[in-house]
Amino acid sequence: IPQAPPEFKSGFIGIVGRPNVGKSTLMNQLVGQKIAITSPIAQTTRNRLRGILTTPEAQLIFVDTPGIHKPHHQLGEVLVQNAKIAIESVDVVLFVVDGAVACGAGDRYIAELLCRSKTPVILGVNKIDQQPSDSQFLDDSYAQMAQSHEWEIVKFSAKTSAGLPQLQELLIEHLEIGPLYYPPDLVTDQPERFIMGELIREQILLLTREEVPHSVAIAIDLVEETPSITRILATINVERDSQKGILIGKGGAMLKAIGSEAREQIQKLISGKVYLELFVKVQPKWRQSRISLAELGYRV
Ligand code: GDP
Ligand code: K
Ligand code: MG
Repeated sequence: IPQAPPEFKSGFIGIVGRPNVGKSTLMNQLVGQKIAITSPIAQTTRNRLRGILTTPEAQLIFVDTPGIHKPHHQLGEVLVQNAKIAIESVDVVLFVVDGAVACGAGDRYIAELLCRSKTPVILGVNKIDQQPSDSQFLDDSYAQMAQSHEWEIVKFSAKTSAGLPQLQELLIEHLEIGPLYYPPDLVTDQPERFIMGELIREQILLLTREEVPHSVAIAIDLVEETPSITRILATINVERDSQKGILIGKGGAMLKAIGSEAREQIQKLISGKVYLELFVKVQPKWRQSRISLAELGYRV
């Protein structure tokens, strides 16, 4: 890693917020590459994932977290725990809210957690592209929350990029002089294999909707690069036979669709041709078992 120039700033920015407010979309936009998967389904993001943005004056390391919500099972608890750790271990928290709807109980639950920590908070009002023409009451609900905690507030759209340069400026202002933690051209701390697994999981989320998504874990079994093509073998682990059935689909149609969409996404990621083969395996109750969670790569 090269030496940072004098006056160079760097630091860690935790992105927190309710599920589906656009945390992962925002991180992808800021770093300029799709490293975090996104979908309209809550709990799309499971792991803490770092996104890295290096400018001539600063290195911003974003920590994307699973949305904070009340836990219902062990995986849920691990996710909320990770978000809490993320809050304590960063220099600044970017608390993202959905500007297209008014501030609600879910946002206030997170605000409670945040004001118990000493980490400075910036309130980021996202989805301004989706605000109705008369959005004053929405803006007021968030302005009030920011004011009561003395948080700075900034509005943007992760989708259209409106307001993102201003957000970036504000974040850099909050960072201190510091080193380059990562090489300037790196956009994520995760290995390519992990992102590949996530891109497969994203298609499962998008194509099977509610029936399967939350009990699936992807293992990349093989990545073999040849000069002409990259061959990837991956296993989709599910809990029940019925889920395996849904994933495979009639005559294998669902698995084929997942594979072909995921292949496209992985090709974009690695800028090269991909051959992707998917297998489905039933591994009962992996959600309940901490050992299995760890084996599958989730932090527990
Ligand atoms: P997360 O759960 O907070 O990480 O949210 P995601 O990044 O997965 O986004 C949830 C949904 O909101 C996805 O369908 C995104 O396309 C959508 N979304 C995110 N940011 C914006 C935005 O600025 N404007 C609009 N209209 N939609 C957005
Ligand atoms: K989501
Ligand atoms: Mg997310």
